[in-house]
Amino acid sequence: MANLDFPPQYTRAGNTTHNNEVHSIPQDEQFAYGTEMEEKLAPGFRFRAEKLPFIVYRCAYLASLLARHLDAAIGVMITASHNPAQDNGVKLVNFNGDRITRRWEIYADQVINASDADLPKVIRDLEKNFQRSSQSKIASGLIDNAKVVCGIDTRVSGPHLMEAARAGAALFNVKFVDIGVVSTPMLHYIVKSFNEPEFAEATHQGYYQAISDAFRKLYTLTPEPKGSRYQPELIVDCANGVGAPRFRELLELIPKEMLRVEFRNENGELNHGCGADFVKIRQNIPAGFDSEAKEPKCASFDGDADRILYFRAKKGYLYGKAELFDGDRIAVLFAKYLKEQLDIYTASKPRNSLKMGIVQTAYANGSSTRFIREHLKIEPIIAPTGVKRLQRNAAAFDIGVYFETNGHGTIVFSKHFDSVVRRNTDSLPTHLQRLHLFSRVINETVGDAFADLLATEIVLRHFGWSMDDWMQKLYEDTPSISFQASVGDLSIFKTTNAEQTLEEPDGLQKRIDEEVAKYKNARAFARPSGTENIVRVYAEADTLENAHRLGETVTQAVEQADSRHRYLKRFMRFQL
Ligand code: 16G
Ligand code: ZN
Repeated sequence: MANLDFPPQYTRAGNTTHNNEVHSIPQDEQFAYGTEMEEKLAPGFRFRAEKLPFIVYRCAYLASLLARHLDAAIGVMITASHNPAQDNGVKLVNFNGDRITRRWEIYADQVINASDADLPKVIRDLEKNFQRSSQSKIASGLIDNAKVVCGIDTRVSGPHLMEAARAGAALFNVKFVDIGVVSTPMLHYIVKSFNEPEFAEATHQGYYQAISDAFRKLYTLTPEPKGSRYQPELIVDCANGVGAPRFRELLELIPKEMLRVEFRNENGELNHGCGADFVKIRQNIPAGFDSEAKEPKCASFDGDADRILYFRAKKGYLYGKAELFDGDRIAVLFAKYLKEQLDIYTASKPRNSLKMGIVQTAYANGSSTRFIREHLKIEPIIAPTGVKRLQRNAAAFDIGVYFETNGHGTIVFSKHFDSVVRRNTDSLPTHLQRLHLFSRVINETVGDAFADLLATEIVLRHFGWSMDDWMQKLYEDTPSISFQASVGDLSIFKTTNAEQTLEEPDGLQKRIDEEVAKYKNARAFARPSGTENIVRVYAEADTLENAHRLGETVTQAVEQADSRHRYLKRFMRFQL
């Protein structure tokens, strides 16, 4: 194997930032890509941008290995999503637009955690393994399509990290495709398109074209009902991120009579006082929006546009507060539409049935879960927090709708769905054409703010609904509240039942159950966060005051259990 030359600016010792400062990473600083481990939810690495050049370099090398192994395009996305502008992150995207497998996450840890001195050996060993494996295209020597496809968000550190990725892919001379500033879902989509050319052309335009074509056709197939109150205009909070430039381009392909979008928060500080995460957590309207409820329909993206929430200013004295149309409400809207089409299909007594499922997390508002069960007659699945866990559950269905309350979600479709529905559109009956086109407006590779917005608009128009209708005709949110309990040791909290029940510490769940029993329509759970050193508490009850009281008591119970544990630990040590 040729000598491995690592550019010094991408080594641990010489790691050089976008400001051209050397920011060495000590050897004892270790990192974890993994997502399967309970303590890490989001795949990839995410830190202050200074740490990232050597990490991105090594990740891009690994992407180039996977690309050669499969003879396929592999993605590298450089973003820190809704986190502050000074942060950045990197994750790899598999050939099909999905997350890389656990095995490759372990390789990532090995490659990133190696010392500068050990890196050549770690890489040589990996290369040798694949050269010997009959499963690998590397062994066959037939490699035509291997490429590393890299995208960045709008952060200032992005271009520098793109160069680090380019250098990493160059280590074994793998073709590097710089797709520039894109949303995370665009990168996923474009990687899949490289590997499945019939899916879409693997460019920004290819993505815009495929989604907007499906939108326009579905629009034409969807007459607005008589007495419709649908409003074809809305204002979008772009979080000062990638949504602004890229969604503008996508909208150029959609006639103004169909949809008019006004853009806000395009050029300020990323995710600062705005964006889907801000709106969700604070329940405030974002910077730049009118607080007096004069703007009826608004939506908010996060910094890399893989999350979306709708909102409007609350009426009355609640100055600056937002009324949210969250991930649950979007999911139920989609599900109602899809169910309507499916029911027509089922009534025709087809040979092939299509099964639809809806996946939520414990955070889903209890009223949304009840609505799905009672009105849509579907038993919702509750999955543990984290996009991949929802997606895995959704993949068991022909149409699998999954959404987190925070606005990250999409719909996945089975091979069976493809064979029944995604055929020559024109010859299909209308309900199947709708299913087909809707599945093309959606970005099934990952939650996509642009695609989800267009899909929402199509469905609201189909029902002839205003924002009031969307709020009133499905379900009324049960009042809910979230708290954080600061604890010493997260690992003593063990959950089961999709994080809704605490198995440990002993006795805590019983206390929660007793508290919940004191209120009407109540529900509460406590789960250790996967991203911070806190236990998150969620409570619902018939009134906001009761939800608040319940949440507070549960938070105290969690903190008491934690201090009891700390006390016992100290006591035990003392005894020894
Ligand atoms: C991660 C997850 C997100 C989840 C959040 C929960 C991915 C890509 N992201 O950001 O889906 O909502 O963690 O954080 O899986 P928490 O464990 O601190 O509540
Ligand atoms: Zn995001």
